[in-house]
Amino acid sequence: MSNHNLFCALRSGFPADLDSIAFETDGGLCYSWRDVERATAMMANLLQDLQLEPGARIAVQVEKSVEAAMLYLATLRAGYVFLPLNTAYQSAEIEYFVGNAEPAVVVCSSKDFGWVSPIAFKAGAKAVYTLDDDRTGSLLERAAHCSDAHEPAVKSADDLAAILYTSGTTGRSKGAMLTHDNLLSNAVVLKDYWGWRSHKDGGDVLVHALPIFHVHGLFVALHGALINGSKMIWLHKFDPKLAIAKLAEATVFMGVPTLYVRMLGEASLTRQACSRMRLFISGSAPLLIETFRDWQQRTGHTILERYGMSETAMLTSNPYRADVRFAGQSERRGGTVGFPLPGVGVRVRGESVDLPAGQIGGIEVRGPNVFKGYWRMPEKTREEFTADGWFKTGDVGQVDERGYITIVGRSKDLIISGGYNVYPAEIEGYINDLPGVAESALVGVAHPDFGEVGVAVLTLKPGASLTGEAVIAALKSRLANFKIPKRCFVVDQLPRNTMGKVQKNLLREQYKGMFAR
Ligand code: MCA
Ligand code: AMP
Repeated sequence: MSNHNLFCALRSGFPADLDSIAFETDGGLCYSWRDVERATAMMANLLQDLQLEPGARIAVQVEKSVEAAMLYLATLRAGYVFLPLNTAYQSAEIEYFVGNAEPAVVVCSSKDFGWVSPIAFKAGAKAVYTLDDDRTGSLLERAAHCSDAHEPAVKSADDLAAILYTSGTTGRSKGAMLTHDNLLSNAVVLKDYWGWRSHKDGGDVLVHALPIFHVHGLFVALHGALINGSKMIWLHKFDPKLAIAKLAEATVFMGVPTLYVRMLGEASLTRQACSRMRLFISGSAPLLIETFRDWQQRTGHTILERYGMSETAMLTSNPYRADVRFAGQSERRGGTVGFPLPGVGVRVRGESVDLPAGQIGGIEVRGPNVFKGYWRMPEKTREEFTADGWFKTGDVGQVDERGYITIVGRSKDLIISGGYNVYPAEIEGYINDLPGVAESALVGVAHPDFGEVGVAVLTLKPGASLTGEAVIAALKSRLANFKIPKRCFVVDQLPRNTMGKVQKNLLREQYKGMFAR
């Protein structure tokens, strides 16, 4: 039987010269491909020595570092399931994820060990390690004693590689289960579709500026570079000035729209600064047409926008070169997310029928990239698939005559802020639990930097006196910072329709201009 371990496929893309540079960090460190090979072997041996159950989860909440990326690769190599967690999550959030996923190993920053380890052990973890972004922590200390040779675990295509927590429109977050084949099929398609140049053809160099706990930074960017044996310029945190300076040595950049907006705010962003660049890719949130045009004007480059989800990885993309299936279209059209990727089915549905070009409906997808289901939530999984096997994205869109797909809205109540998802239902739950609050509604409002941000509107119980500022202060101790509403208003009543449902559209309308540029 052949081994479908994703690690093996990624490794097969490494250059023959293992001593060439794989990662160059903003701290001035260089890691060769041989370092990647050896360090992932050592970490994989450490995990394997723990004799964990097949399918054991390795939950990781650490700052971005090359070692953190290697821990992800080592988890694949050892055959376990990687569970990345946003570093902004606080204890109640981590308690939920860890309680739900029951990881066998938890890796956290040393500053968080005091509160993370009791949560981890309570949920049955066998080991809790620390890993910091300065190459210290118990994980590396232990791994240093392990062999640097390791035979990758044999996996089938359908075995789980990662669980990514997402959504929560009703109830709590769901863990999207992604298999080795889900991730590999997507990486292989993107390698070709985006014209990655292997080291044999002069080689691409990627500026990696995104966090590595979501699909964009962990899969799209990292897999793309690894499977092509391309060097990464590894920024531990996005800084627009530094990112622009690094473009001079690079050919590919990937970002959420906020990254492009922030770079446009810098005078150093010029044609000259981008003269070596081959491709700028945007995704995770809608790219405003102004940003698309400003970028074109300032740099001479046309951003390629694509669309994906945690449950599916990448689904559609504007063309890099002419797409033969769509009458040879090669134009990257701002405001659209392009065409379905090869092998991915996309349909726009009305009431049980496929809608023709120009009509707006729910976007449904299928393909080898579509996840296996939600972790321990068979009911939710069933609800999100149609009877004929298509996954309902919750996005609303249309296809034009030329095949370009445009996302026009979402049927799910979701705010995308700076590329991070904020679920109103979750935040409203926290606000409603505060003493004195009667009810609340969180709505997304346009924002020049983050694209969209949450604004909370709430009513009080009789006799209560609470200010919007006090609500925000109270939430800050409980929730990840990006989920905190940017403003909070106390009102006499929330607008409701005749069915008694809060009319969020009226609230969005009322507050829409408050962050105008
Ligand atoms: C930071 N802040 C935010 C956000 N980020 N507020 C709203 N939305 C945000 N995204 C606030 C913090 O709460 C804090 O507020 C203040 O900004 C400074 O925080 P800091 O961490 O220093 O912010 P930053 O470093 O400037 O971060 C902004 C960022 C970051 C670089 C745009 O949000 C980011 O890396 N976003 C990318 C997310 C991403 O990778 N998404 C991909 C998901 P205060 O001071 O009041 O506390 S994958 C996906 O969606 C799918 C599959 C796909 O298609 O890719
Ligand atoms: P997540 O569940 O974090 O993976 O977020 C996925 C959601 O991000 C999708 O369902 C879309 O609503 C949104 N999204 C991703 N890429 C784009 C894009 N290029 N334009 C608009 N929305 C996007």
